[in-house]
Amino acid sequence: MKKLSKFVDTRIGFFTLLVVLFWLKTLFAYFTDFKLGAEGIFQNIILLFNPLATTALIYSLAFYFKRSRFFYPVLMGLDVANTLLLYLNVIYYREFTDFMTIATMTGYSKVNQGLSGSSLALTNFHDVFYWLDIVIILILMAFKLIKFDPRALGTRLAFAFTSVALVLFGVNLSFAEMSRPQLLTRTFDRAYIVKYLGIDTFTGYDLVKSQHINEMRQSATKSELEKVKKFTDKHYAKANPKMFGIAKDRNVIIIHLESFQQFLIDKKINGQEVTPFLNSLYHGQDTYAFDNFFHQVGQGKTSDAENMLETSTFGLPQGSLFATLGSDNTFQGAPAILNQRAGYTSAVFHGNVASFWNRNNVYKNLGYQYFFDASYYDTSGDKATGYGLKDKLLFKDSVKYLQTLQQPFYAKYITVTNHFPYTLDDEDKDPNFQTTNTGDTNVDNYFITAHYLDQSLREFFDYLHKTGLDKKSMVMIYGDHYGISNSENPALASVLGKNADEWNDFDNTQLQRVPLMFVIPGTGKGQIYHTYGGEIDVLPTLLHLLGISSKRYIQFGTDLFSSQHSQVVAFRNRDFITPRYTSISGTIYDNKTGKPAKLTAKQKERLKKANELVNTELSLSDSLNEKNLLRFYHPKGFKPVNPADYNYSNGLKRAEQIEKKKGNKSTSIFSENNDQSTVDDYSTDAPEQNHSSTDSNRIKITNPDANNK
Ligand code: GP9
Ligand code: MN
Repeated sequence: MKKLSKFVDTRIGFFTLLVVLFWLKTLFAYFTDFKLGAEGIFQNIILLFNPLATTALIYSLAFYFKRSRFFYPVLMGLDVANTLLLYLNVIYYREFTDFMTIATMTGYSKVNQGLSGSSLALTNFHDVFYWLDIVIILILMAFKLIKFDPRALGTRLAFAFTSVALVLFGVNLSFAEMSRPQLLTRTFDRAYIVKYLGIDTFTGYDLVKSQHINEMRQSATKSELEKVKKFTDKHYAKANPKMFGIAKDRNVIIIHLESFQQFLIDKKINGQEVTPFLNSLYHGQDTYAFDNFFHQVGQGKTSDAENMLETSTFGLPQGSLFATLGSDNTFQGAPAILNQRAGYTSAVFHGNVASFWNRNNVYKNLGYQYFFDASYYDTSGDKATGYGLKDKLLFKDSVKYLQTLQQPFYAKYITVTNHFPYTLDDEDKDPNFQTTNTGDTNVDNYFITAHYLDQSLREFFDYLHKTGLDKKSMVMIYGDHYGISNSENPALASVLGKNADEWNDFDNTQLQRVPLMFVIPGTGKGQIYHTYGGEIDVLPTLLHLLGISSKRYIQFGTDLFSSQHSQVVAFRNRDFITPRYTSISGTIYDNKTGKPAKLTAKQKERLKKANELVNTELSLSDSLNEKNLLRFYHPKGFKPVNPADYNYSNGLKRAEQIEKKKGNKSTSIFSENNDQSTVDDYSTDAPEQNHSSTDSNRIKITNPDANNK
């Protein structure tokens, strides 16, 4: 004991004491207040050690202050500041289930107004532990029970401490990268950065990023907006009169098929269809489908797909637009347009935590009125896989919410079960479906989860039919991006009747096709279109089907049904594809032969133009989003979205209150069904529905009020 107190009386000892105490406090926060969802030994080891490196690094700065009347106050000051940062995050997390960004701290963010007066109510008895050590140390110092050590560390030794801490940080970073590749470039979820690298690193990283964004935004001018507007005006494709308004006033149900590629459609394995239900839809007389439709996502994957579909602007060249800019950007997207032009109610159903891809913030800026995230569902036990509630349960358990929404509604279902690594419990597997035997587990399992997703859609459509909702709705189904990556595609080759040895970049690009179908029951004129297009084109197409002109908005895509639609499909890496050619890193392939094309001078000229178009649209979209230019744009009749108007807790209660207020004018499914629930009209063979939820939730509840919903 004596030895220990002697050690604390040295500068190194005092430094060590503070580092260890802060480390413990951080772990305390990790395991009591935050829900970081560390899984497995490796992630937990990273979690245990990640506060150490940064704390040692920051606190080692005090060693450069030689005089003890500077050293001690500086070190204590750093400790207090660091504790304050941790503590503010604890409080903030209790309210928002998220971490504080620089924008929220400085009050810049419009979404989360920072901590309000109510933050006192968010304190908890155990918060004492965050501050107790500091109080005790100060008292011990005041009573000279901790003595000041006058002997300063030599600059070299100080430097050695900083260097060791830096090396530790490097180790932490590489472990994090091993466990979660592209953690910092893609920034899936703030909770992930904290889980792997700690709060200090997260805050530092956010500071650098937000500075960069602020600089870009400050440099923005109106003339840049005009340039963008000129481009989109020039490329606007006017609606096809045969299609314009054919789904007018219908509900819109969007089904986001996770990682779902077009090659699954009509695919048979061992004589069996992988997705029999989707195939029947695809060929159905009420379905307007596309077989040359491509995903165009970058690193933001699902969130990029969502961004394109909601706004018809591209994702960013690096990272996810939702995650990096989505908290503060001005959007003029589908939920707001549909609400303001045609009175649509908007909602998202998704069985993952709300913070993933920063959805909790972005959806408010898009004008989404409801967001039913994991906290609205029972995700305990085997009801969820890695990314959230299993699809069959998502569709079924959403009915109680869906039926309370005023019609017409714009409702988006984001599925998750068909997500890498495509694992599914045995009880969910169809014993009659035999998958491939390629030797690549991802490929083999991919067909199993796709088959499961297909079954979940059949159940949902049965419900739509039973309740008559199908006739009142248009269902738009699309695949967000590839599920099998380029490196695994050769393993897929034999399944697709190709030779793995001859597999090349051209083949990879062809596999970026994903489904797009508009199912509009009762219209009877459905067909499979061979038009080339991509996710960027969906919003103007959808608006025109609903009889809403998209002309006044800044959108980079064009109506797929229009004769003026541009068939040059840009990929995020600036490759592109047209009905005849595929351009990959500057090489032009002939789509017919799959070999580099022999081009006439005229064809070369045309492709050069296509290339320029791709470069221009991507650059203009980037400048629009990075500089937040839409804040300068006021399309006719468009009221800017105010994120403060939205709050995603108590969704069911809010919808029911609206029902009540409207009385017999309420247009919800529930009201139209004479105030009878339609939950019993839903039937699923999901085995989990009868399982009691004994074990702890796999997907952590994101909202403290969750149980009241
Ligand atoms: C998570 C889900 C997956 O909520 O949407 O996103 P992804 O990994 O496909 O981008
Ligand atoms: Mn996805």
